[in-house]
Amino acid sequence: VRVADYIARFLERQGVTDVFMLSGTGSIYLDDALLLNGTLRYTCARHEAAAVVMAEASARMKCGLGCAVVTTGPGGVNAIGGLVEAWVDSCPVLVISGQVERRHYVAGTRAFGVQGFDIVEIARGMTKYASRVTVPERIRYHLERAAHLATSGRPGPVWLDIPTDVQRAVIDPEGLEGFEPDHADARPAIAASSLDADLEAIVGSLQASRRPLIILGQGVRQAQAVDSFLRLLEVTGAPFVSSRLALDVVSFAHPQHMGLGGIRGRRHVMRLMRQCDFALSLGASLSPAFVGENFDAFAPGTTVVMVDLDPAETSKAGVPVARRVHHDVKSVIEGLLSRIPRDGSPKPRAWLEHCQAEKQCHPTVIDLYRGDPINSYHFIERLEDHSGPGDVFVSDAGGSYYCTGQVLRFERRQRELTSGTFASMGVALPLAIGAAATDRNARILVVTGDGSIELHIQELKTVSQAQLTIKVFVINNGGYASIRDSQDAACGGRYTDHCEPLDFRKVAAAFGLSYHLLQREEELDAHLPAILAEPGPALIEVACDRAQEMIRPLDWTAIHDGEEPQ
Ligand SMILES: Cc1ncc(C[n+]2csc(CCOP(=O)(O)OP(=O)(O)O)c2C)c(N)n1
Ligand SMILES: [Mg+2]
Repeated sequence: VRVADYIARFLERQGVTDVFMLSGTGSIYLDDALLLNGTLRYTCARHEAAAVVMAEASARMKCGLGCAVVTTGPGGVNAIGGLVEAWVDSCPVLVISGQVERRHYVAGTRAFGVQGFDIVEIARGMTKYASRVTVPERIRYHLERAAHLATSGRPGPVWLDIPTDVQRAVIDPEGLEGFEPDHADARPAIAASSLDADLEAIVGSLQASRRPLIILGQGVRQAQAVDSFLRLLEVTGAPFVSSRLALDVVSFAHPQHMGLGGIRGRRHVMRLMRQCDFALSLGASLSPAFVGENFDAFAPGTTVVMVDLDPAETSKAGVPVARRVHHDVKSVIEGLLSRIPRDGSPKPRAWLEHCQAEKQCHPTVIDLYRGDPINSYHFIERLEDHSGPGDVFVSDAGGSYYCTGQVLRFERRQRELTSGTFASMGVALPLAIGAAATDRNARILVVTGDGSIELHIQELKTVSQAQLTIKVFVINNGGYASIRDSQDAACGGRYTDHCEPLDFRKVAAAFGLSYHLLQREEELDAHLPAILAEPGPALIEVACDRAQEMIRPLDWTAIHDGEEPQ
């Protein structure tokens, strides 16, 4: 078989259902193999960065490997913008780039052959494995190694660069050398005794703590430890806050769930984080976006234990981590479950009640936010109330990122896809397309901004062409409201950007989408049910307050400091 066809069959066997691509002569046989394969579906993106983000969404939807195929030179370089998202958000994506024929490769030249560029050198710094396949018979080894590394340990992207003469080379699939995942990439074995010592220490701290707080990170989902996590909540009786990428793991209705933590979390969470005396972070990276730029999320005396497979994450400057536990989150949680008696262990009831009262008393959407002009917090609350079980929310940068994190409750098995670490403008459309292509039954609810949507607006055509069930809600607040907010604070209100929002009615028409405008509060409940029930895609402009307040839990905490917990 051709190497290109071998690759397509390998992807199929890996459980990949959808590949995202933008064609080129440099990837010509790879593209052809996707067409001929018949089982794999492929979606043609209109920008390579978008193709990789689509693959990321596909991976997240399936909890498996995602795949994007791009061409040489500019194709690979464009893809880097999507690759970095998968890297920082720890998502298993295989990017396969086409490359010029082997004979044109010259190490050290800026460009070689027709559009040849040494993309492997660039990709290496943001992948778990990046390699050029120069020997056709080594394809199985490279694919198996790449797929293994992407999906094992802390997941992340991998990259294979395949010259066109290798793509079209014919190989005998029998007898190809495979990859044995033990030697080259194995992490140094950690002695079981150190896990025991960590578990003893955590149990000791939990039992000594009067005000414990658990931090739920996406590592828990990635380790397939959600059920164990729920049992841990039961036996400890401790409240928890969620990181952004884990926000949809447990419903906000759970009595121990205090909502999104961190400096852009729910109103009351920073206060609870400061009041706790013991914090157990499970698979969350505790970045400054969570613990504060001055690491002031926790009070000075708080004991913080951080469980993360990646030692680099636990040694960030300034985060006052008392104990770093570099073990798989699932073995840690199960180890704790085996040591904490199910009944009879003391539970921090008064503290939990205090947290529940805070949650109850400080909803995100307050009366002030209802009325005209539409407040984006209020809009998102209404949207979620009208959404259905299993809907997938996708948010973009700026106001849409902050508001969705502070409002959404995920009470009916809904999911969220977002650029968790970077909050990158423009990723919402490709994330939505990747999700919709992978799960054709899912309804995708995008919340983007009039600024963010412009960065991948070309993908609206991918949405309409494939008639994907994606409702694109654009919060129009007259440009970059969050940057205006920062410029008010830092630059005396001098604004650099004078973006004129697009005419979204015309945008919808140009891209072949149906269009709706919501501009008065009463229209939300009146029109959302019909808009959501309409089959196929739509672009919905939501005219919002240009100057509304954005909730900053740090400021809020400062105002309410001094109120003592029980
Ligand atoms: C790729 C990228 N470039 C720049 C930024 C910085 N940035 C954050 S929010 C924002 C404005 C977003 O505008 P919009 O989508 O309209 O949201 P709003 O702030 O108005 O709610 C900018 C420029 C970013 N997050 N990502
Ligand atoms: Mg805006």
